[in-house]
Amino acid sequence: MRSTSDIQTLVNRREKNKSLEAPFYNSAEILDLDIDVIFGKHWIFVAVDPELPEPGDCVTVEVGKASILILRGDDMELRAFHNVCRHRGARLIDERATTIGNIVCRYHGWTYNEDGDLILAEHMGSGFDKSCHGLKTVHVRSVAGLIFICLAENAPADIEDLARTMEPYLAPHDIANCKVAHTAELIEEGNWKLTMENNRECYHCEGNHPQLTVPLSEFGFGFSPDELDERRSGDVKKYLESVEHDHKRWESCGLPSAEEEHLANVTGFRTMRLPLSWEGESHTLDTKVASKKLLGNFTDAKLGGLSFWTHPNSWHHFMSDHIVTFSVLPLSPNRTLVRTTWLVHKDAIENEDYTLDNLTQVWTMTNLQDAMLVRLAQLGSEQRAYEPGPYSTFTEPHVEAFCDWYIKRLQDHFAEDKAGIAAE
Ligand code: 3BY
Ligand code: FES
Ligand code: FE
Repeated sequence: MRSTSDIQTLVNRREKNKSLEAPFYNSAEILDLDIDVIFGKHWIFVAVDPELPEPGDCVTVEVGKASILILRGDDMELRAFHNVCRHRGARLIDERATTIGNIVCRYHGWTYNEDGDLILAEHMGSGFDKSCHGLKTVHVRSVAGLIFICLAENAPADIEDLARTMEPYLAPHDIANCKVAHTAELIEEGNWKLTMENNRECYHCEGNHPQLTVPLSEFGFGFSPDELDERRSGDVKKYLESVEHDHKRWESCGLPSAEEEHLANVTGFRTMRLPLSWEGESHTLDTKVASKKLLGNFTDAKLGGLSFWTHPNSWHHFMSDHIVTFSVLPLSPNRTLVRTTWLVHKDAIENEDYTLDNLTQVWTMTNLQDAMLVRLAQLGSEQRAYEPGPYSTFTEPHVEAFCDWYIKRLQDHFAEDKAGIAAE
């Protein structure tokens, strides 16, 4: 058993620019803390608007032991509630996705309206106050179609900064007029932080993802100065010129492209649009668009890839023809769910405008390769010989940014706890 003060010691002695100590990847107590503090108090990405296009559409999400239901109301606004009946606590919606009128508990029939108000509870007598037994609400926020929830009573206010910055980047891809073409759930055999760390670098890409058109420059070029011989410097210079040229072209058609980095925010995020490798159009094996029906008002297939990363649990790629989103949720210290969703234009017809195989191949392969790497990292972290190793400041700055953010969040939590105890 690891006590709170043991965990605090581990948090406070974390060395910058090194991987975390083993208990952060293995300990059940730290996973509980992560679920409570990181997933319980921050904005986490869980779904996309096209999963609930119509009034009454509902999806459920499991975050640690909490089950949350997200519902689209008649006014088309989203609501989110704890998926727990206020009578004797039965789970209300047991499916990942469904369509409902009112929310009716199948145990004894207590019935809630779309605002979570209890509107029917038979045999409770005239003294029973229904108004005290509404569903418990959860914060929910759609940012241009990407749905975030926050389980805390007071949700971090800087979601506004994320929304304000990201809406102009995301809006042209018009998620509202997309449909979900495919969803895949993959359980990685590693701690959720290893999944996130792996996502925040491309040091491993060249050796492991031959099919990926994500350009290396997305994570910085990764060369240390002594690796930059004449040829490489020339290549980098040429590439930077092409990025500048593409940025100008995209910005002139209303597509913000410059990098925005707000990784130190409580609701930390980063975005940028870059040309794809091999002058590609999309994340497909032949680098051409997967769907003939382009998103939004796009007429040009070559819009590069807009990537968007959020702390603590998501990343997204937006192309001219499709969108891929990833949501990471911890299941146990060494098991993590990665839910991948592929979106195409709502009018795109399967097998005419796109095939599922071609659409999903690159990220199905990449996810499996990443899952294998995460498993190896997890196995290593469980060895006595494991000790935190150095991150490359050239290729892994965003891994460090993620770990630094994570450690700060735990430090803030302990500081708040202490302040709370002192005030009592
Ligand atoms: O998912 C990503 O965006 C990054 C880029 C390549 C590998 N990695 C998983
Ligand atoms: Fe829901 Fe009884 S537990 S109505
Ligand atoms: Fe990868």
